[in-house]
Amino acid sequence: MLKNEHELFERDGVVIIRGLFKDWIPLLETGVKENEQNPGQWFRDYTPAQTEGKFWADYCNWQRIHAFNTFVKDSPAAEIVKAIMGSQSVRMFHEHVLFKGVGSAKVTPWHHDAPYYPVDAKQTLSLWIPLDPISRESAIEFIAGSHLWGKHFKPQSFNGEYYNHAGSKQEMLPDIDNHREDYNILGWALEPGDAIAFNYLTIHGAPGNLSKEHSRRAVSFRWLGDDAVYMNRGGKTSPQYPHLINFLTTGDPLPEDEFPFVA
Ligand SMILES: O=C(O)CCC(=O)C(=O)O
Repeated sequence: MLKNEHELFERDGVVIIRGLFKDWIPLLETGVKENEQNPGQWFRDYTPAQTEGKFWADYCNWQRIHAFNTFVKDSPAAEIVKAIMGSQSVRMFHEHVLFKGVGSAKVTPWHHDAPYYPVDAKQTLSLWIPLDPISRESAIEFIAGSHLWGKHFKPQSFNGEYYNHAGSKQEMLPDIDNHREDYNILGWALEPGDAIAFNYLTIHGAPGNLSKEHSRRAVSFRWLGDDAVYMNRGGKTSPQYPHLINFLTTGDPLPEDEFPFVA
């Protein structure tokens, strides 16, 4: 199952999956609505000065938001992730809701996710699931093969603030936007039910939401495979999981109550 997707995922660090989550969209919509009405402690508004065209995000709520919890445990996602990642097991890391309102001009800057996280693993996969139709012009984009560059780029919040990680060898990202022709940039027009699977090391970014009709709601479910361990990055991470540092050191297995195996 999904052999072709597994091969593309290995090669490009990203693969599009068409239509497999159609039946799960209404449930995820209720999850995003509940999240908006009842934000968690890590909720971020990236456009505080605006009432229209907002960009907000939240994460690490899947254990309390019933719709997200049900998706993680009962949808085919974990088995699909296992097949694409090629792992023996799949565990949940966290979910991340990313909401761009109608006409939101706010860009998601180029970045890759691994250096933000207090985990170290080779088997990693985010499943980015759109809940609205998205044109190619508004689509999230990926640099094919960037997961194999052997680099960790300095994490930066979506508002531009850099994270300092003591003792790390993180580099600055190259200027991708002014040299797009130098990269193999992949992106797809999307329908609700599609999903994009990508490695935590794959560089990605997204334009604003150019649609005048739809918001651009997405939920990115982030998974780990067999080899995940805790990693102290020497500074703030995102998500922070500030309590983990109290009882874990780099290389320790992750606690199963917080990051359960689901397949
Ligand atoms: O949805 C976006 O604009 C960015 C998503 C992203 O960076 C992620 O899911 O890792």
